[in-house]
Amino acid sequence: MKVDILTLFPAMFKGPFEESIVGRARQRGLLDVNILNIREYALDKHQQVDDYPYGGGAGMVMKADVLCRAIDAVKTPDAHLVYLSPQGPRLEQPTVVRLAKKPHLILLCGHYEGIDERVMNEVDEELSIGDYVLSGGELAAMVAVDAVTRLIPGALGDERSAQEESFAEGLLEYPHYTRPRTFRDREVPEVLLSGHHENIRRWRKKLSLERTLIKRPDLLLGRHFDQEERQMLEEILFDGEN
Ligand code: 9WO
Repeated sequence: MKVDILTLFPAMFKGPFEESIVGRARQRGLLDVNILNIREYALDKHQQVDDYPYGGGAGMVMKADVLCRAIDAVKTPDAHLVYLSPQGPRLEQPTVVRLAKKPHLILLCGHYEGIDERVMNEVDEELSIGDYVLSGGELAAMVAVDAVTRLIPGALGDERSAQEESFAEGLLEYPHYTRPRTFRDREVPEVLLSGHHENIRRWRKKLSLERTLIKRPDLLLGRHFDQEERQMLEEILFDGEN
């Protein structure tokens, strides 16, 4: 997958894309990230990228001509252009899955009071990472790249695939344990030491369901439960013993 990021603050991206899963995906050639400085598409001698808003008011607006020149420089026929803004629908895992299938993403990061509205003609999709205002779209673009990259086949290496993880099926993670067996008088649950893989699978699934019910009941609304899940929910709700 190719990702072009258009930003006035390219230095913000030094670092985050070198580390962990995203850094490794780039090293493996699974992800090609390009950071482009929007200022390089300002042609006047002062390289002006923003200007006062028509109608007056505080702050500056990013200029349409500069932004569209930057967009045209990276646009391909199969490119999907995303503008990160608090005004878009929330980026959630189904959207991450959809974006991960695109061969070419262009992420446009606004700053200041935002972009000239006429640039929205070029935008395929506006996305928000949450209901808060940042100083610009850069951190949101990093979140989107991170979430998408771990779904690229091979990006998680020989770790478990992103598909089999809990959020893929809309549930929270079950509890995890590693050595030592006893830590501050707390034991690892016996089933995990048993080697009985079917029992382990059911224990994890039941705890995923229970945790989701307690911590994020909203995730269960409108969800289809299979026979095993119904049985487990009944035990959670009416037995009270695990
Ligand atoms: C700043 C501002 C200052 C004075 C009066 C009105 C104002 N509006 C804004 C504003 O919304 N600035 C945005 C900064 C313009 C678009 C890029 N910026 C941004 C993106 N902030 N937060 C995001 C963002 C993106 C995705 N998900 C959450 C937040």
